[in-house]
Amino acid sequence: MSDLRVAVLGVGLMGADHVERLSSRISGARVAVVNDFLTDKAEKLAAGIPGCRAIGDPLDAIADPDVDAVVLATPGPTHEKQLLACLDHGKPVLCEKPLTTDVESALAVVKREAELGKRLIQVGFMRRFDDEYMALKAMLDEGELGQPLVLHCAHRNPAVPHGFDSAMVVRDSLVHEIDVTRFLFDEEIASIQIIKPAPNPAGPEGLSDPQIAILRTASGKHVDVELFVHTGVAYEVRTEVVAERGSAMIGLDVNVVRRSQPGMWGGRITPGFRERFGRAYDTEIQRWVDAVRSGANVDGPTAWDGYAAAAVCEAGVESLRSGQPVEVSLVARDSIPGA
Ligand code: ISE
Repeated sequence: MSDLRVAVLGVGLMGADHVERLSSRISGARVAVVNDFLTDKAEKLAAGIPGCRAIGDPLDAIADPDVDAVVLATPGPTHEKQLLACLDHGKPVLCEKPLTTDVESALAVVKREAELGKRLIQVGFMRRFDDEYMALKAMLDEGELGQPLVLHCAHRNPAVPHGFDSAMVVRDSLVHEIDVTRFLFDEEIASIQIIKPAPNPAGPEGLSDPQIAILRTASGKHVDVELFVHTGVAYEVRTEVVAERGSAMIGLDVNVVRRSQPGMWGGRITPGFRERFGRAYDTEIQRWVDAVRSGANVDGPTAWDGYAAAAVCEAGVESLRSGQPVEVSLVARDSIPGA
């Protein structure tokens, strides 16, 4: 079988990363087309990849007959149009989060895909492909710990890009724990409240950082998340499940624990998201390529998962304003056959 010819749209931080992994570590696929609104950047990148072309218009890149599948790493506001174009052309697409930037358009995408009668969209919630999250999920599914009751999470970034605002802490950062909660507990989130403690004086002016998110799932399980995106320290993503018969925690950086002079002990904290989740991205993309080549098209979070996360984020941003818990409103999944 010949290699899957992939178009990568958006070659900023994440897109460039995907181009590199598809060109070096992923089998059964090659990057055939790259696109970016910075055309020079796309052209320079294409020049270094055998058989790769830069195409200036993302919709032309999707329609190109030499493209079998698409990786979308473009800015969120452009996703709706690009996803609909992938559906129109019947091209499988791995879409970096968010699916789209508002609930209405996310639902419209879910419905359009459902009308086609086959799945084409996978959403890039890469934590589901991380070894530690997969082990935690398997442990819960096997029932070793009994019924899970509570999830405590910490999501700390050393820094985030300039211009990152308080709503982005919800939409860009918390969205991962929203998906992790749905993944680990296998149920929807019913409400969300964002609490704003006194901000870190060392962070950018006007940013609510840290934030505490309190989620309640449909069956009443409690989830709390500390979000702190300007710690200045390192990349720390911890998740602890407390269950009927014990608890389990991941994200502790416990690789080598060193003891040294003068009476010190310790190890190295993971510095960034690439070091923490690089392998998860490799696994995600390899499994997606394999799924597309097999005709299944999707092996991971679906458009529904992207829509459900968008709905929780929207309620979260409302709670950020009001300080009150906000109910999450989701359409009934069985009202959209095939979703
Ligand atoms: C960023 O967009 C990511 O996706 C990272 O995984 C996350 O840790 C960070 O908070 C986000 O801003």
